Amino acid sequence: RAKGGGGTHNDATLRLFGKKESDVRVVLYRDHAAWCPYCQKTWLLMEEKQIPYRIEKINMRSYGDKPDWFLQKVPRGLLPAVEIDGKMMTESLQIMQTLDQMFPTDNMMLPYGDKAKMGLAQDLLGLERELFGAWCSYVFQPGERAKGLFESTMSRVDKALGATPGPWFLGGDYPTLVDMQYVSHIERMLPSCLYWKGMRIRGSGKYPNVDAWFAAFEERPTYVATKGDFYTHVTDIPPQYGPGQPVDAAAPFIPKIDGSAREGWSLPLPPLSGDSLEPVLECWNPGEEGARHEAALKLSEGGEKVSKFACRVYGGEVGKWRIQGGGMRSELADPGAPSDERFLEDVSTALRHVSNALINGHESCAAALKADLADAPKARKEAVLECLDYLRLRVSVPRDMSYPAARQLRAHIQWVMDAVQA
Ligand SMILES: N[C@@H](CCC(=O)N[C@@H](CS)C(=O)NCC(=O)O)C(=O)O
Repeated sequence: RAKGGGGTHNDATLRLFGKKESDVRVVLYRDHAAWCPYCQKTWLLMEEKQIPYRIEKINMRSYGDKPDWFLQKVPRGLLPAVEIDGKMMTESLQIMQTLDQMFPTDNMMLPYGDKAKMGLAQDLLGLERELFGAWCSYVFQPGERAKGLFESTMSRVDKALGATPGPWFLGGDYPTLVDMQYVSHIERMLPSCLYWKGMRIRGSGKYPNVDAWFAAFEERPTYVATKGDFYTHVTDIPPQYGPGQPVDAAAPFIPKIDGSAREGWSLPLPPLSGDSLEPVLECWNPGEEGARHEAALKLSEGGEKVSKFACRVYGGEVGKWRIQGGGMRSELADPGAPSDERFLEDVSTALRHVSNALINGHESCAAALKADLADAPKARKEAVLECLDYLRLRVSVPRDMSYPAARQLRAHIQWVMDAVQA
């Protein structure tokens, strides 16, 4: 991934698509946590068009201060930004159009030569902003006042999708800039409407063309690699847009999505499918063992860094940065928080049990875990519990791993926590 090969992946720092490193003219600056929807669509377009580029990850404001060297290049600190032949540019829509025209490919992202189709594309880009506005009114205002507006705008989007052949907005056999403009926001609408309003969009039968369009995106490896899971989105949305306003109908969904209930977050996990609350298409479902192994690999790649991260809990800084800064800082972010290593060995041991269980299946690891905990004093157990919980709630998709793997990791951490508590 550092050498520019392989498929779309969050960890890639160079993308060559068979070209030479000297051919790279573009640097994409995107957010470190893969939370920003504008970065996602730009990233996706570059992957779909196979434009050679380098990636620099910059944290969002909600996740810490931006590095000075970036602020010198982009004084407002906005993401995404691209540097094309040394010239900086912001605004995702302009970036995408500029890149499309600079790098002509068979899959041009807009129908530049066709006046009527360009008109349609412009109308659809306008409708996307209307949908985004209706979603903001619905999710971030109390009650259900904007529900009707959101639903009627979704229906207009559904109708627009139905007006052309195939799954994509402009017809044709590949997604264009219009599709990319919508997808990163609709991806966030699905979990947020469920989590704060109890509204199911996908599979409700109300928007069949949107369902088919989203499924067509999910068949593309480029898109799936950039996609976040429900938990990541319900935690990344408030620091960007403000708190969602829950209604009673959301109550059954909230704990399933945010991990405050055991369902979906503890073992045994029900198998994933296209019909799960959070659907996973068969073509990307690695199965239970495959997902466990991906999680174990990522955990072992992180090594001691992961244990040290979890040990921040006792460093005395957790939560402080957020309180000092007020509303728009992520609850999950503790930039620069020191780690207190008093319990590092215990946390490392606990995470070794998580890894073993992920690799071999938890049943065969229960006895070894129990034996290790038998003589541990209460204070150490309590410390391990807090550190593991801190880590469990900070597994983010796609930043850390895929959704099926993240789900396994969270549940296996919970399994070790349960044993510690018992
Ligand atoms: N209109 C801009 C919007 C970009 C934008 O709002 N970016 C947000 C992140 S989603 C940002 O950079 N905010 C500063 C920060 O959070 O660090 C675009 O389309 O690129």
